[in-house]
Amino acid sequence: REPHCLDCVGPRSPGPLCPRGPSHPHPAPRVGAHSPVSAGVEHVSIRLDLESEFHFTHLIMTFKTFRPAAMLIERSADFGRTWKVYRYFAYDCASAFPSTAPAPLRRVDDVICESRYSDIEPSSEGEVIYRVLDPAIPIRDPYSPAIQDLLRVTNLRVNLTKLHTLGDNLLDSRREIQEKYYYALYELVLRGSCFCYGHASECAPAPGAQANVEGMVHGRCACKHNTQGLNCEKCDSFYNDLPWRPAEGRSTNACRRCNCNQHSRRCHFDMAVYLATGNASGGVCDDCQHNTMGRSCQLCKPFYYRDPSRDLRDPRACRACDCDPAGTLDGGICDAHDDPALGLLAGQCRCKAHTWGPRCDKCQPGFFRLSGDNPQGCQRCQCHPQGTVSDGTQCDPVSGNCFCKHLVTGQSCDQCLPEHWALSHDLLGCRSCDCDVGGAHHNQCAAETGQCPCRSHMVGRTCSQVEAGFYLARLDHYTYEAEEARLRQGTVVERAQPTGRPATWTGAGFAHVPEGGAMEFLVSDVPASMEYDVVIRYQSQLPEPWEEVKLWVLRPGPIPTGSPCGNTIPADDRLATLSRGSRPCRYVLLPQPVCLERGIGYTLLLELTRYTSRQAVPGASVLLDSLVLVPRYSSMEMFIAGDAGAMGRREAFERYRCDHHAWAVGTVPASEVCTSLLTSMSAIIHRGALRECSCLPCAPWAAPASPRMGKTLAICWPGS
Ligand SMILES: [Ca+2]
Repeated sequence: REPHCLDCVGPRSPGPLCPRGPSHPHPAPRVGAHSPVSAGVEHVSIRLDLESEFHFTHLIMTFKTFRPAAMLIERSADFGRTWKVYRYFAYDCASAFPSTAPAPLRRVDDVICESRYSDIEPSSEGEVIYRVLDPAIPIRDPYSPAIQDLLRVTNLRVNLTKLHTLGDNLLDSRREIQEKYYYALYELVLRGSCFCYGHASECAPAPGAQANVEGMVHGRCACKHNTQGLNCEKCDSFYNDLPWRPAEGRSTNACRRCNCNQHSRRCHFDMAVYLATGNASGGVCDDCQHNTMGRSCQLCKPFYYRDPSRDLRDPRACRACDCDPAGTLDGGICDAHDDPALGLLAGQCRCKAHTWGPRCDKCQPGFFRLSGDNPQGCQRCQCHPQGTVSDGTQCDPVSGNCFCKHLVTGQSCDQCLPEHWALSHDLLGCRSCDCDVGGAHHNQCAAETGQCPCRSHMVGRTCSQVEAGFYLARLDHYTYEAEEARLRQGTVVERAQPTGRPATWTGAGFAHVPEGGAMEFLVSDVPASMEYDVVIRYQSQLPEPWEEVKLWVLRPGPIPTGSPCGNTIPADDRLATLSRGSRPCRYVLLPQPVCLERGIGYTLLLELTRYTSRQAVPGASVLLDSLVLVPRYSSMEMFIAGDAGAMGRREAFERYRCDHHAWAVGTVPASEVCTSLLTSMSAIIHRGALRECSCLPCAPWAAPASPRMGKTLAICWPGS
C-alpha cells in the first residue's frame, strides 16, 4: 500500500521526513530525489507500516547527504505493538551504542553495531545496506522457527540518531550552522516476499490495497491446505481437527476437517483433547444439532436415545425418551444406547423403585399415587389386613383406597361401617351393632367393645337388659281403677282376691254403675305424648252387650300445633263403643285411640248411656273394673320409621298380636318376639327403665307376670 511516515519526529521538535513527489509502493519505496528536511535535527524516524506480515530480506538506503553518524533499524512483527532492533550502525560504535557488540556477526540473529556504512565518505550517494540473513553465515534450516521469526515483519522503522557535523557543534544556535546539516535520501529500497507459512504459492492485494503496481509485492496470501488469513496463519473454519502448523518442506501440514457426523458446521481446536487422543484429533464440534452432543456430535443428549435403526449421521438418529418423568429415575432419562455388557437398551426407561411399565408411569401392585416428588415413585398401600378383601397389600393405584370388606370402610379399611363393630378377619369384616331399638339411644356402638349407648338404667352390650332394681312396664301399665274414679252415679264394690286362682280383676274391686250413669277418670301421668288405645275392663251383669257407651276426653286447653297430638280434632275425643257381638266379655277395646300429651292432666268421662233401646230393663247396671291406656304401637317410630327394621318389627308385632295381652287381666305375652318388642317399647316410652317400687312384697294378687316386665303392677305407680 501507499508508503507513508507515521512517526517522522525528532526528539525535541517534530518534523516531517516524508517522501514528496512521485512515491513508490512498498516494498520498494523510493524517497524523493530532494527531500525537505528539518535542518539541524539529529533524531529522525522513518516508519513503514505494511499491509500484512512479510518476509523481509533486505534494505538499501542511498543518501544524498552524508550518511548518518549513527542509526538503527527496528522491526515489529505484531503491527507496531512491540519492536526489536535488527542492527545498529555507527561511525563510532563504542561511543554511540556502547552496550552493543561490534561487528563481525557471529550468529545470524545476533544484534551488532556495524561501522562500515557510517563513514563520512562519500559525501553523497553513500549507501546503507542491511540483509536480514547475512550470506556469510551458513543457515542449516531456513524453515526453522527461529529463522522464520527473524524474517517476519509487519512494520519497519529506521531511526537516524546522529549527524556528521564536520567539526561544527550543533549546540551552536546560529541559523547558518543549523541549516548546514540535515539528512537527505535519494532512495530507500525494501525487499521481501509475502509470508504465507508455506500454505500459498502466490499473494494478492490485501483488502483496500492498490493493485496492479509494477514491482509491488502484495501481502494477502492465496491460501491452500485449508488455511485462511492474510498470511494463512489459521485453519479454515470447520478444519480444526489438527493444530494449525506451517508447511514444512514437502509436508503441507494441511488443516484437517472436523468430523461432526453432519450434526454441526462449526468446530474448534482443543489442545487438551488433541493431547488426550495422542495427537490424533483435536477438533471439538460446536452447537451440535439434532439433539446430539459430544466432541463429534456422536452422542445423544440427555433425555434422548440413539435409534439403533438409523445411521449416526441421520438427523433423526437421536429420539426423545418416552418416559414418565414422575416415575423414572433422573427425571425421565432413558438408556442412551444399546450396551449389552452394561445391560443398556436404547430408549429403555429406568423406573423408580415402586413404578413399572414401559414408560414407568404405573405404580407397582401394592403401591399408589405416582409422584415426581417421591424418590420411590409411589407410596406403599396402607391397608388394614383385617378390613380388606385381599391380604391387605393391594389398593387403588391412584387414590390409594383399599378394597374393603362388605361391612368395612375408610381409605385403609380400618373402620367398620356405621352401626357396626369388631373389625376382624370375618368374611364381612365387622358385626352389626344390633343395639336394642328401645334400650339404646341409637344404633351406633363403640367400635372396640360394641357397647351401645344405653338409655337410663338399661344395660348389656345391646342395652336390652334392665339394671338390677329396675323394670320395664307392661303394656297395660297405665291402668286406672274404676273403684278409685269419681262416680257421678253408682257405688264401689270391693271384692277380695280369690285364693288358689288368679283374679280376673285388678285393684280393690269394682264400681257398680247403673244405666245412664257416668264416671270420671283423672289421668295426668301418661309417659309420652302419643296415641293410646282405650280398654275398658268390666264384668257384665246382663246377657246383652251395652248399646251405647261413650267416652269423652276433656282437655284442659287447646292442643299446641307442634304437639304430636296437634292433628286431633274434637270429634276424635268423643268415642263410642259398639257391640262386640252377642257374647258377654270382660273387656272392650274402643274402636279409636286417643292422643294424650305427657305432663297434661285429663279427665276421661265415661258415660253408660243406654243398655238397650228395644225394651226397658229395670235396674240395668255394670260392674266396671278399670280403664287401661295402652300405648299404641302404630304411633311409635320403631314401627313406622319406614326402614326394613321398622317394617319387620311392625310385621312381627301384628302377626303375634303383641298388644292383645294388655286387654284382659293377667295375660302374658305369647312369645319371646313380643317380649323383646315390648321391652323396647317401654324403654322408649319411659326413656329407660323404671325403678322398682319399694313396697315389696305387694299384694298377693299382683304376682309378676314376667320377671322382666315389672312387679306389683296393681299398686305401684310410676314414681312411687
Ligand atoms: Ca278394679
